[in-house]
Amino acid sequence: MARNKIALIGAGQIGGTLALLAGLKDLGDVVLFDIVDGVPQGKALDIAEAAPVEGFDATYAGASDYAAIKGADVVIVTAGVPRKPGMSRDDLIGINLKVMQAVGEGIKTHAPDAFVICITNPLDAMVWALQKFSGLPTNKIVGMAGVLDSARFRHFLAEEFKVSVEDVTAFVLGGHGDDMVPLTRYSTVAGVPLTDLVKLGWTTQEKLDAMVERTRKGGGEIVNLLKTGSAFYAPAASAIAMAESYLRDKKRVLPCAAYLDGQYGVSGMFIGVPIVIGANGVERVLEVTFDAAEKTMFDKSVASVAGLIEACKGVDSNLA
Ligand code: A3D
Repeated sequence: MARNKIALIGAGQIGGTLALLAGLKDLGDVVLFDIVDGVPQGKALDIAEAAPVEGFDATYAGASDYAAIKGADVVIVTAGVPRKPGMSRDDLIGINLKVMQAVGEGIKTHAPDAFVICITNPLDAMVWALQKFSGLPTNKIVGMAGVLDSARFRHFLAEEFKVSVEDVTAFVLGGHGDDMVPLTRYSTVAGVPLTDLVKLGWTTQEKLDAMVERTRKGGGEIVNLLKTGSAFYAPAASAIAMAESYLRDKKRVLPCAAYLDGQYGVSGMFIGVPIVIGANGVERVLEVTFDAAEKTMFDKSVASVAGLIEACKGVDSNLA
């Protein structure tokens, strides 16, 4: 049986980490693509030389020509620029929109059957633009944000409760911005909602509110510490979980930026919602019910993403 092929567009901090994790998890052969000649080739060789130590069999190639991604089963896109301290994700639109155009055309020509995971920021607008530029069916392209945002929330909760991260589930919906929507009612420790854990005295409402706020600002916290770039280990791990669910038809239920066609009252946009990822890509959108406060938060987040899409249309009239 042929091995799967994973193409990574962008061989920077996240791209390199994705390449290593794909090997460690035996997901398939890896091609790293970047416009900076030498970097994808160097990272590919370095990881290939780690394979005998770690004991995984995969081929690694670096490329600066889109022909190398031909026939990829999964494409993960991190091409573009990340944030620096003081920048919002939205400040990246001008540069990263042009990058999405080049990447979209490369995918359309060489890997039109792939399942594509976009990570480039501002996420919800870039995945929307990438779908337009690539012409991919909307069930074959998603954005990675919710798995990461939920993982950050899970980490803070596990630390607060002093329990295993494995037993903490968290639900973070909406756009990947400071007005994302962490839903405490749907987040649990071993099935017990956080709202009940407050009643049981495991934590206080104030502490819970602070963890929600820290989750919302989680990306900025790391940008401020690193100073020269943004988070990359957890973003890479999150995208690998999504790729694995597709390649192994696991049908995991993961919060991702998915194309909505009427669900949650939204159409024609990618927004973070729980979806089932299996061999057919996005197989199902799970629609949960909101209370009034949650609905207000969700609508605000959708409005910010709509604003970003309008900004993209302003930059590139072909998208209008
Ligand atoms: P970085 O280490 O700078 O890597 C980006 C790579 O893209 C560099 O190697 C560039 O050379 C390459 N590149 C630039 N233009 C092109 C192009 N036209 N074609 C191919 N490659 C190109 O950044 P990173 O890996 O830290 O982050 C990558 C992206 O992910 C940024 O836009 C971040 O903002 C974003 N990001 C998103 C999340 C989410 O949760 C959505 C989290 C963290 C980072």
